[in-house]
Amino acid sequence: MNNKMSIIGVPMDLGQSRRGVDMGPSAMRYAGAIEKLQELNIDTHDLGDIPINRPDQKNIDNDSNLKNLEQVIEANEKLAEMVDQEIEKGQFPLVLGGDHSIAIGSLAGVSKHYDNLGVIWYDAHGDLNSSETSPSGNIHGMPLAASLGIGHEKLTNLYGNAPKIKPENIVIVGARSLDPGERELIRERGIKVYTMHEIDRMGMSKVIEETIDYLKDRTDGIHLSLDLDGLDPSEAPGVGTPVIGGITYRESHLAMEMLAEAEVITSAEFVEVNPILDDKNKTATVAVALMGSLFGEKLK
Ligand code: 5AB
Ligand code: MN
Ligand code: MN
Ligand code: MN
Repeated sequence: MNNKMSIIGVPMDLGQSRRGVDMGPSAMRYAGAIEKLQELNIDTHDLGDIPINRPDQKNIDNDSNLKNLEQVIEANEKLAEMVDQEIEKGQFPLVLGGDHSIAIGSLAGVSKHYDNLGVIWYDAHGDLNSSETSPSGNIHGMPLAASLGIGHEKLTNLYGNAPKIKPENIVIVGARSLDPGERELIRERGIKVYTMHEIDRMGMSKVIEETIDYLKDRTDGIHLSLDLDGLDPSEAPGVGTPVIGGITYRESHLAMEMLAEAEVITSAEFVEVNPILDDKNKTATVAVALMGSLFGEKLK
């Protein structure tokens, strides 16, 4: 793995409706993210946080029903540019969220460097809604769709023309809450999904083995987008949209170790940590432990 890493914090909570997830980057730094990476002898540069402009009032786009659209776009453009520049310099970008709408910017920046970017979407949700199918108007439920070129034009064409990724290069792991429009899209586009049912039946080991086999040959880089709500809320309670019946810490730990061993991940983000909803920073602590596994703790 690339041993030079740049940390980019995105203290954004405007892609959803619950306050507090803007403190996610601080919570993960406080839980020792930077020290953990340095312990693993990774040359870590913390670039700090991207500035986020807050709207002064409730801010719903009249035409599209999207919440805080302009601010989400602005933050994601800055993030995309930074991610792009860091990769250009030879750095591995690790993005700390913030709500999951920031994956629009991460993927826009990363995709500048890959013709066939793979994506592992570790999440209870599909995040495949558009303004038409979204039950909430929350942009954090849309980043995977936007990256595929589906949804509001300002999101899909952010920092470069749509699409940023191809449906056959995506693997969703941990899904257990999919809206009707998302299910339709998954069927229509043939997106590979390992739901909790498959994880229960096959075991995480087989799921990740298959994921790596599936993505390895068809992609030239793999972005890991890890939403902490992919884990079970008993172990990661500090998230805005918890869904029971999730992935355990042990399974996640194994998944990260297997990805580290295979040396396939070329960029990553950890999102949706909300310290206000958390229990003594437990969720940020879990996130940092998983970073340790992903970046080779076991191998060193
Ligand atoms: B998260 C829901 N599908 O679109 C929607 O946490 C939830 O980034 C989205 O995965 C959850 O509002 C977004 C109901
Ligand atoms: Mn250095
Ligand atoms: Mn989620
Ligand atoms: Mn998500």
